[in-house]
Amino acid sequence: MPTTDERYRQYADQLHQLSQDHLLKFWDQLDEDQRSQLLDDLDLINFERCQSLIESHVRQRPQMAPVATLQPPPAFEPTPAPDQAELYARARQLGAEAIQAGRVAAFTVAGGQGTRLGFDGPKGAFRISPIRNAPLFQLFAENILGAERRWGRRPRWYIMTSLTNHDETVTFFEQNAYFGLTPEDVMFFRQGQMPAFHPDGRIALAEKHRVALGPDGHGGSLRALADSGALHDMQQRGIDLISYFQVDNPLSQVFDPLFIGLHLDTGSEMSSKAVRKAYDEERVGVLAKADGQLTVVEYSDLPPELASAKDEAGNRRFDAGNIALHLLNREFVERITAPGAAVQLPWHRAEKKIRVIDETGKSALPDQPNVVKLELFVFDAIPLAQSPLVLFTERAEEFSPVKNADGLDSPTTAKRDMIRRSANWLETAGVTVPRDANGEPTLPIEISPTFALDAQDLRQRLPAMPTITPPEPLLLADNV
Ligand code: UD2
Repeated sequence: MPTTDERYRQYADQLHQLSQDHLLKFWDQLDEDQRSQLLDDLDLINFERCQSLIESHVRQRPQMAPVATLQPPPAFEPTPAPDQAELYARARQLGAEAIQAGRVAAFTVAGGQGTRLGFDGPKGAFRISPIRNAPLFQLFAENILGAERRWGRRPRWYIMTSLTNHDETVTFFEQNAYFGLTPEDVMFFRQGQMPAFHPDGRIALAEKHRVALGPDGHGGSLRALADSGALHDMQQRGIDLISYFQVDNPLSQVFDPLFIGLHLDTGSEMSSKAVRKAYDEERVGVLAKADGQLTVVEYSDLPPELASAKDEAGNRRFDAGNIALHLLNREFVERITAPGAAVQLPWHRAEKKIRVIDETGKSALPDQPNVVKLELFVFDAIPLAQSPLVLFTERAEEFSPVKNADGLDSPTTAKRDMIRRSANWLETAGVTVPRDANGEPTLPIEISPTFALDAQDLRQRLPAMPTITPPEPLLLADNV
């Protein structure tokens, strides 16, 4: 182990050559612990990568590809056209077999900072279910237990955290006895970090002994899968399909035989679920074909005239909202993360307001954006994949993210949508659900994924159903 002094000297030389000497400017004012902390932060930076990005993405705005040639993408609908009935039936069977054979793993990206929700802690610890108040992580754990009940095999779960929430996340699982899973069922790993930059290219300091670091975007998950050994772990266990979902969506259906089966049947390397946009300006990216290649155009990059464009039938042209539910082939992720891979995900530039220190060491939170942050997006892998497919799904079935403290995409709307979905499943299974004049169920309902994973699964569980006595809450959960 090199000593603190040796590490310092090495960085002093390197940073001088890179014109980043200011990072060590306050060295003489730091105590021993602060010095090690600063060196640890520097260890997380890939300076070589930063150098070229400073030229191309920080000092100037990168060239955006023109979006003029966009076309709506071909997509599968939730229910098959008459000539697709056989394909859908075959796909469901194929998907179920893949889960049974242990080929499919769950992968949660939970490295985000959750600033908009204003929740202090890993977002997965946020309590959301309408009756039990179960946290997001518990619902996903129960998806895994539900899959085991339904298909006889417990899928493995990979969870990507960040530097700042990793320990808290692992402790949360330990304190909750892994929600019925075991530590062997789950692999946690941290995602990569990127520093924030001053517009002139200097790396920003948050404090005299702390670099202003942040997670490198959910697209960093692919590299993190490789670097953490998760891909190797999958390969050892015969896992070749990765079911990717975000920690903020309690309705995520992690193991969907139709989605998995269509992905396999069509030879897709990366597939995406979409919902029809709720309104033109909805803040979801849209899946579209750009120059013939399937891609996601982020909401901030879609010109308003395209966001509101209608086809001859009056339907929104770019309507395939990306809900960040993807299936990826393990081998595809291996290929695009291999050392020297021919293609790389592009970096996205955002100008942000953060607290940094100035040359005198004074800290300030500005009222204008003061730094450039660079992030990778996972959906930029779609154009790199063979035969990528899109499957439309019903919003009410699969998408109600918790992003804001109130209003749209908040805990209130997510709880409401969880109750609505449960009511719909019950009715599909032939159970009468009392509803008020507005059509809302007159009782809180919660169906744990341990009990049923979808409407069809619920039908099989009807003998285990208690009677409904509103306004008493109805909770359907298997003991875990
Ligand atoms: C994302 C998509 C948007 C739509 C929407 C659906 C982007 C840029 N936009 O919007 O098109 O699909 O989700 O809900 O992605 N995360 C990490 N590490 C990071 C950054 C994010 O793990 O460095 C995770 C985060 O924990 C969360 C997810 O990625 O689970 C989404 O992140 P977000 O809240 O920044 O994305 P958002 O809402 O802007």
